[in-house]
Amino acid sequence: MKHIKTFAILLALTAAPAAFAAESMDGMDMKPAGHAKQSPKPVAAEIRKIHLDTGKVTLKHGAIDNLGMGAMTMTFAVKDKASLKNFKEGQSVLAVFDMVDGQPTVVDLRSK
Ligand SMILES: [Cu+2]
Repeated sequence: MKHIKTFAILLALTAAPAAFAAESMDGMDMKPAGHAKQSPKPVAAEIRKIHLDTGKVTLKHGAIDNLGMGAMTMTFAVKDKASLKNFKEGQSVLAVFDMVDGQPTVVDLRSK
């Protein structure tokens, strides 16, 4: 009888942390979902290199909130590849970024 009682107490003690864990998991789920819903907005960038052959552009860009990316220089795929010929290297632009086919992509590019 004494053993059963001890076992019941142990169960109660171990069940409580599990409930807490489940609760904090829910809380964690909320945040990334809200983050992903952040809509893309224009980010100031400077064109470092235009790759007409591959339809890509190397940009020195500011923080891209909707991609969770800080400021850096990197190369992006461009949704409207043909539009690249309207720009030149060294130009200041406003770029809208989004994930396309799992890749960070410039979905809109305009002169600043
Ligand atoms: Cu980047």
